[in-house]
Amino acid sequence: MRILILGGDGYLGWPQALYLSQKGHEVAVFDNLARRQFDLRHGIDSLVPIFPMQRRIARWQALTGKTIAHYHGDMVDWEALSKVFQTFQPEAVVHFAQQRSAPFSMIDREHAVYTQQTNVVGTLNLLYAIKEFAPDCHLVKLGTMGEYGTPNIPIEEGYIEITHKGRTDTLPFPKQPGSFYHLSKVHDSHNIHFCCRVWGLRATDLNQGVVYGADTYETLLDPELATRFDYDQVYGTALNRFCAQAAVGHPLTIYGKGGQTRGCIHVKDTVRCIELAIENPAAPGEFRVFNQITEWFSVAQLAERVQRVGQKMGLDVQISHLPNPRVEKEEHFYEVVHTKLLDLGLEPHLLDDAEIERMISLSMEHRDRIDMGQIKPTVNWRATENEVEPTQTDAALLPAT
Ligand code: NAD
Ligand code: USQ
Repeated sequence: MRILILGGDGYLGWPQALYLSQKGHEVAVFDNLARRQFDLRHGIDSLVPIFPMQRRIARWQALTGKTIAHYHGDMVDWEALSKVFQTFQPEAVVHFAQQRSAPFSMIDREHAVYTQQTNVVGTLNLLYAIKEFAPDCHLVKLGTMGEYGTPNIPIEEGYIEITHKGRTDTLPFPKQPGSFYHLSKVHDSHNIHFCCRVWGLRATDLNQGVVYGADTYETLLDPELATRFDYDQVYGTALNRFCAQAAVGHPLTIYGKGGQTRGCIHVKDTVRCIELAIENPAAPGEFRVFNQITEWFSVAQLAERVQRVGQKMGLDVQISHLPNPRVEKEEHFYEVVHTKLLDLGLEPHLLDDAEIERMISLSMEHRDRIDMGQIKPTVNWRATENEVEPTQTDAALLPAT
């Protein structure tokens, strides 16, 4: 199939491009390099060195003989997006190209506006591009488990059957997102659902949990194929951060009590889930939702596992409980239905000690690249203005558009 990967330079988009290319699909990537620009402007970098897109693609071609087409462009630029649709004529499109950090979206008004503009307007442009240039194309959209929040009932896969005043209907599951970023995903879900109903588009919304892991089978083929690994307070996610912290002797940064529980998934399973969604497309007019997680942990459980593995490796790993910079429940019920991808054939890579050891070892290998000043959380959900270290003007933190 001809598959277009939007956000193909990112943590997940790049391994996805390699995985689908390896499987024999014709792959194109589209990215505006906003994520790399954020790093440059902010003076941070991926823990694992990553290579420019052109070099990554050339290396892949030299190793496998397979080509990946590369388009530079912004989702909010209608001309750029429509051009890639007209040129490449995708049969499936995977949409990763968003501002995906919750802390970034909570820095201040400017960052909230940037996040919702790039995410919501980008997806709206995409829906129009599919309608106008490739109406049969299957949209595989990365949503997030955080759309649901942490309700006191089990989380269903997108929809819930409700009986109210004697009448019954199946309705979208209630949403209680916890940041302007997570809210942008809820707005996207509504827009996509609407376009499936009204225009007959076909879409799968993958409500994915927190991703961990540094590599896939394809990225491991060569250091030049590595994907990014973020440990900083804005883009680093919990488990990846804890492993990097263990490697440099920084106490593990649990926010608050640590009972916050989240669905998790290894990056190797992310790439397979998306393949499964593509191979088994939604029908015209259908808006499907899959909960893309393989298991769940509290933040404290993750920290304890990293501490235990780190100690086995001879490291002195301490755990700290910081005042929670976020507004979220720190102790709550959590249960998620996630059978649809398993039914399609997903065989999960569950979190084991070997994986944690791999991430700690990798962090130790690159420990000279870790900036200790980027670890402590400074973005507070309650503040209207947040300062993010190192101090820069707000404008300098925003990717160029
Ligand atoms: P990432 O920031 O590493 O990658 C996103 C890519 O999209 C970057 O290369 C960036 O340059 C590009 N991009 C951003 N805005 C763009 C725009 N307007 N136009 C074109 N390109 C743009 O993020 P990731 O971790 O790879 O996440 C990818 C997707 O998966 C996101 O939508 C995210 O919400 C979702 N997701 C991620 C996780 C996770 O833990 N990483 C978990 C659940 C869902
Ligand atoms: N947390 C800590 N210490 C840390 C970092 C995080 O205790 O050092 C806690 C947070 O308070 C939160 C939980 O860990 O309760 C998860 O935080 P995170 O930063 O790992 O993940 P989150 O902000 O939810 O966002 C990430 C991705 C996002 C994706 C989301 C999936 O950045 O793109 O949508 O995971 S989910 O969480 O299921 O919504």
